Amino acid sequence: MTNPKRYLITSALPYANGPKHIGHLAGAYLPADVYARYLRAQKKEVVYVCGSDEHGAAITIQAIKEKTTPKEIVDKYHALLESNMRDLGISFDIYHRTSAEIHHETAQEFFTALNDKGLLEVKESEQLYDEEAKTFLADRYIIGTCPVCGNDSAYGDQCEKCGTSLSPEQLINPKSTLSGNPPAKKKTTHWYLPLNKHEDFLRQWILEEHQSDWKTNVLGQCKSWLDSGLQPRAVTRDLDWGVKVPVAGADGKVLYVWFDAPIGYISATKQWALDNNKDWKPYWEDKDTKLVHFIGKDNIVFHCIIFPVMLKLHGNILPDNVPSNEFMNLEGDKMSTSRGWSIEMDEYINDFVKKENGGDMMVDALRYYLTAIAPETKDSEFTWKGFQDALNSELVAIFGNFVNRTFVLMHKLCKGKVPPIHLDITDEADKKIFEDIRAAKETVEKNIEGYKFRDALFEVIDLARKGNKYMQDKEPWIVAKQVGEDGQPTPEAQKKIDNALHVCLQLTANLSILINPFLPFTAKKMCSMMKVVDKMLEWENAGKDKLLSVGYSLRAPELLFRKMEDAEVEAQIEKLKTKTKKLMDNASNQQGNNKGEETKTLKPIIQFDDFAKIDLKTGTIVSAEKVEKADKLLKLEVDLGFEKRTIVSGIALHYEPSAIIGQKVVVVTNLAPRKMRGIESNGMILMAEDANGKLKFISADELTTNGSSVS
Ligand code: B3M
Ligand code: ZN
Repeated sequence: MTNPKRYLITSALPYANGPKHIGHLAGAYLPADVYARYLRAQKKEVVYVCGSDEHGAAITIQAIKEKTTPKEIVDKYHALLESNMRDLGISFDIYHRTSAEIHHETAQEFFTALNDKGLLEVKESEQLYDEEAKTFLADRYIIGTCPVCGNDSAYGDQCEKCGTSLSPEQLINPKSTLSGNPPAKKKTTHWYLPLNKHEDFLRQWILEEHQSDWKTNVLGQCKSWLDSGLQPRAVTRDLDWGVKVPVAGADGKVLYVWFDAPIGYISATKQWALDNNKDWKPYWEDKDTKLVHFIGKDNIVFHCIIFPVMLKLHGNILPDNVPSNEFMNLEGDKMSTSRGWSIEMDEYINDFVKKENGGDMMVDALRYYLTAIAPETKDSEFTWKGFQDALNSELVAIFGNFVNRTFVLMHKLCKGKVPPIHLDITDEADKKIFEDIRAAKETVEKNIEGYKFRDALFEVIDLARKGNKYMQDKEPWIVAKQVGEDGQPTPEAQKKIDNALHVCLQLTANLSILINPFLPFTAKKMCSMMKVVDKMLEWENAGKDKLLSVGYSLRAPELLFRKMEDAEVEAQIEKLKTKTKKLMDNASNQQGNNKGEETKTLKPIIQFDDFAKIDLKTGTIVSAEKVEKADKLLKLEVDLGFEKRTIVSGIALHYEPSAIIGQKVVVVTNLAPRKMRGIESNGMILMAEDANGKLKFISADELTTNGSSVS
């Protein structure tokens, strides 16, 4: 959309069920914040909304875990999330919450509008039910084995390992997370959004209209959803925590959390408008509003398929783009709060931001590294060593160094004032810097507007690198050695010094504007050093060559970034290992203490004859390759002695294909063939999870021959 009248930016509403880690920050919050700051610097009309998602089983189950009420859970984590985001410079115009009354009203009105127009379907059906807990078992209340990847703790609505969206009936060996019992069935009535009726609209809108401006990962997921055919989707649940279904006789029913949560963007906009004496309606109703949803890849279907259908039926505008990021791994493994393999925003803030004087520089350091390694097109990886390298050899050695040198030399050689530029001696190198600034500005714009934040940031650092090179070539500190009888630089030498530092200072001012959306604390500090007001950071100033007036006296340089020591890297890695070990030990102790419950979750007794039906054989993996467009799957060829088999296995996140060639394995050879991503899998490899959740092979002894029976 070119020249929209206003922008509405959203970041996925985090569940208020626990702290969130820096992978979340990198996925849905930081890029949105950069985008919002950039647009504000352009003086566009922008509203950036977010808030806590406080409904759904994610909350009620956490309340059971912490032996408290859902209300206490959301109050506690809403406050934590809001303060963490603020500390990390995420500049929401409002951080709202879905337990607010205005949200309940807004969501109910929305539902009623669709229901009154007959756009929802009401159906009675049999749903899974826990007779002991007397509750229906939807979503996270039920776990079982994922029919796609074999993960044995897939939820009733989604498998978090392979990302497949599921319904409870699809789970193999389902059991209630409340009692551990296998579920019974019971009749109940629900409202459905008939997505199947809107397939043509979605195809046209996503695959035609947006095929050139949406990211390929987003288009790919949408296409695969559309190709597999959409089903009516229940938008109500039998639960007591959530937004009540506003229909007489629907007691004990609430809106499905994924129905009410995105409406949270609307209610947040309403609250923002009330607080600021503005009108919220144009933001959701005027076609000249550019709506952009920033999310992580697990939320694509909700933001690109379900919510747009809701918006269209309700008469709202549709998102112009849904820039979704892939996941960020950590030190070689998937980030996970529950396994303790994560860096929580709160932890980072306590370790680096609150402890240090001037901790803001460590906020910007994190923002820098997370943007530089953002998982924009594929999963990426945070390592503490990588963080140290980015901080020490890019921020400190390039950007910080350039600004610092400029200021130190200006104080030493130009009396602390912006020196004049002498046009009679300006040369190509001087002109080239100003051309570079203008070119960098354009490239940054193009990249930010195309949601390529890594490339945009790279461009700014590259400009600072050019500044260093320029300074190195001009070497004013050497020129200053050409002194007259008074011991001062000769007039010719001083003119050269003046020009070099004039150029470097104007470049510094430009760098502060260009870096501002990414590293706002740094930009602010630079303004203070240059004694200019924040207004200078307005985007239209970028590219100008007279931002700082000649003769203006500037402050002493301040430290923009500090180095990270090896000891800090080691301490963080140690901390990570200790944290995950402690959590895993606790979990296994609890299992030990809850022997009673543990037996409940065992599968029912089978007879020997049942076991004898399973044909287990030893084999050796002879080839392995990634399955296209399936992050989790590897296509393996296994030598069973008497034949070679193709087996598709959900272990791609745990093993590199090259690392498992020659691995001895135990194979279920008589499992009915199953197609996965178009490949027929003929068997299953036995695996077990270790304390860190990593899958390990149940291996046969090296000396066994392929094809031996296992019994
Ligand atoms: N709370 C899921 C999540 O945190 C959900 C997002 C809602 S956005 C409307 O991944
Ligand atoms: Zn799965």
